[in-house]
Amino acid sequence: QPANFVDHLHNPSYLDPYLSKPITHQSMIYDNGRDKESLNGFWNFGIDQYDTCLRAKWFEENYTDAEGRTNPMDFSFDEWEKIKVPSSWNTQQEKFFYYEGSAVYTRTFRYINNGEERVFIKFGAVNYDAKVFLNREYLGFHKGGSTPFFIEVTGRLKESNRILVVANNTRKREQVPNENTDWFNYGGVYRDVEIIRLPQTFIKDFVIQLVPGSEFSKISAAFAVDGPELQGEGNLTIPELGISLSIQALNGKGTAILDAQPELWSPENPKLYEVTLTYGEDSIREKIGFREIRVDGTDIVLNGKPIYLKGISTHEESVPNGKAISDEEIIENFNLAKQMNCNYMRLAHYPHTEKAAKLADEMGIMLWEEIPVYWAIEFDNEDTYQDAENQLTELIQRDRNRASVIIWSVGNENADTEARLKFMSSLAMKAKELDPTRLVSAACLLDHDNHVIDDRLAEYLDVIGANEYYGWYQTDFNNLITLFENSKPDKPVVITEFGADAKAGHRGTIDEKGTEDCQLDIYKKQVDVLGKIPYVKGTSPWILYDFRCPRRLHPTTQNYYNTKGLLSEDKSYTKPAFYVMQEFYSNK
Ligand code: GCB
Repeated sequence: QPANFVDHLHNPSYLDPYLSKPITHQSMIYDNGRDKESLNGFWNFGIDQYDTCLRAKWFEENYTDAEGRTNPMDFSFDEWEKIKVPSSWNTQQEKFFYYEGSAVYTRTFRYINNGEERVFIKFGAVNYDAKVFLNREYLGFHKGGSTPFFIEVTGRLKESNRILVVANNTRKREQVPNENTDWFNYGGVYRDVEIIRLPQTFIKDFVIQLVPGSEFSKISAAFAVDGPELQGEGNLTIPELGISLSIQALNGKGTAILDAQPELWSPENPKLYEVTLTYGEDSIREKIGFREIRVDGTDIVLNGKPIYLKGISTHEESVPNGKAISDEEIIENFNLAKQMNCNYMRLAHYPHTEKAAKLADEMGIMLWEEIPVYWAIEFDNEDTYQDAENQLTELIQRDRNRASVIIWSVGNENADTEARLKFMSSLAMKAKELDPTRLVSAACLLDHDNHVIDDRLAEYLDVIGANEYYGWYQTDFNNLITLFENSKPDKPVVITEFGADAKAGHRGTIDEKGTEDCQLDIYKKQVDVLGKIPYVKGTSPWILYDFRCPRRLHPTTQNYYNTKGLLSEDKSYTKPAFYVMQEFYSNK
């Protein structure tokens, strides 16, 4: 037996070395508007339920110790079966469907230096955590299943390279989300993996926005650079606005406020401008919209005009692809929302792909983006807080130049305890600190005993999100009317969820749960009440289409799907309640 046999195979602390290099928002780089190369494709893949890759250090490959003894050889990377990256492993083969745990992904790739001085690898997302190895070396560890991470690999690439990722989607009490959610726990490397080549000094961050309160006549731009050239000149151009400006960087940071009269972005006119920023040899070029969002009393105000958020909630899921949703599927969802006369969508309950916000920018859909502080996570655990704050920061840094994103949500349906108030108010303040130009909200849990909108977190929010299921979980529908009679919010309320299960095509009486008739009846009653409440400034019913869920075991009406969709899970069938929303929104 090799010397390290006992250590690697029986050491309960085998994970410790791989928790040593956390990859956080601090290592993010600004990657919009840049050339990237793809490491997508077919990777060798092995389910590694007992974490033997980490325990026995398979990533070291033919590792031999000083006495000539080798590690146990229980693997053969190149002979392993292949899996598509990006994908959710669950949808790739039937035998992977319910698997939760560690899985090893690896591939080789060629790299020739073309004169670039720095190189990064980007992972769009890996659920839930990822340990990354390159050429037998451990590079770092990222947790949080829905946000991107970047690893600098400058000087570590050769002509022929092996990258290896141990992805683990084990549900755990202390994670964000924890082990109990109302959606399917897909695993794997489900967003793009890319190589980014950059000069020695490059643009690490870039924020450009309309200045709130400037009467739509000022744009602020800020950038940060990384590298040796920290004093230098950035060049910002927006040709269509006649802007070409040099911005001096001091200690790696440059800011400017410029006069401009951009045509404002809105759902009706999703105007985007081509923006370029160059610094030394580095440059980025992307399309950006300018708009202002704020609240005024109980109004939500876009570009100076009160608006109603005509929305629908959606998960990031498709039947064939799990969480690895394609651009076509995102466009299909946005088009379905538009057919419903929506101007807005709630991307629940975790950050969806950044492509969604880019497409929403182009298609004119306002977005609510959320982090998975869902139900009863460990609010009194400091590590859990750090994980949540990091996910929030990664999301905001990723999407803060997207005009479509108007609301950051710090969570969903969390009982009002002291620990939760501290946790989520800190997140709300963090969101404001990182981005003072957008609204902060959360989908609050209402007081269903006293039928009143009453949540101490509301003080920290710009918009009160309210999930209510009157007619469904709260069986007496009339209590919805009581709830509004009892509530006097001084901020806009958005009904972030309401709804009812209905198996597609399943008919019955309005009193039979799980039928389209019951869902339709609840929707009619809901919009009738909601449409009359002056401070309700939007709705995003639950949900655009049915989604997989291991908690939903009713054999006739659910069969492992949450059937609150307004369409069937493959979107081929439209339930009658869809048309209730379509009509409600056409009159709003
Ligand atoms: C909720 C949750 C959502 C669930 C939904 C339901 O309140 O926010 O994630 O899927 O209810 O169907 O129970």
